[in-house]
Amino acid sequence: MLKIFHAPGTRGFRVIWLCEELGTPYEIVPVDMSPAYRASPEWRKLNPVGKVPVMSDGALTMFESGAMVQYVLDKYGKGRLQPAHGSVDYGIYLQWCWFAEATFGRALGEIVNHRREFKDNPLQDVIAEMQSRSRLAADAVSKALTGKNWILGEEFSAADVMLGLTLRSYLKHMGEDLPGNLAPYWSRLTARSAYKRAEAAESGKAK
Ligand SMILES: N[C@@H](CCC(=O)N[C@@H](CS)C(=O)NCC(=O)O)C(=O)O
Repeated sequence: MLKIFHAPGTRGFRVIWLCEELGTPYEIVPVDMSPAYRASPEWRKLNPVGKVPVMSDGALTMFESGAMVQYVLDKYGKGRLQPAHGSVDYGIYLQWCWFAEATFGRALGEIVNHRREFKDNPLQDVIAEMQSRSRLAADAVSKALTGKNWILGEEFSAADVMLGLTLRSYLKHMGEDLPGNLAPYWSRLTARSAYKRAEAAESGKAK
């Protein structure tokens, strides 16, 4: 059984949501998010940089959320929620998966990290720069969604799961509404029954 080491509101939600979309069994292992625990040798053995999430599947342990999503899809997805490997659509799919974390999520993450690490004396210019990068990334996704329900078009894919978690973080940390096409996209994402089940599982309210 897949084990997802997770703290509510963090990136492990991507894997939980994907498992709900696929109907893949999993177990959530709650993680103490305190800096002290994440710096402990016990946690560093699972995640060498002291972050969450971690996922294990038998002998395999992983510590990067987008890689976990791709692994779960490839192993348990039976071809669902991603275009055929090697196709043009697969290239676009990979682009949005990586963009969600490496470009968009990074700018948002820097806001969170800066506010936490420099809470007594945050540099407003640094935060403003990261907010501006986050807005630029949000606008790029919004533009790409023009005339589409999902980022690849009519088919929902794991790229929407990757982006959905990033939008969740945008709403939490930017303190402003999602721009343009992102607001209706967010409504479509959160209306999915798998999203709702993932939220219930994350908060410990799953049936
Ligand atoms: N690229 C990594 C980022 C992991 C990450 O930044 N996790 C956040 C929570 S969502 C965290 O542990 N933050 C605490 C810290 O950076 O000290 C992934 O996608 O797994």
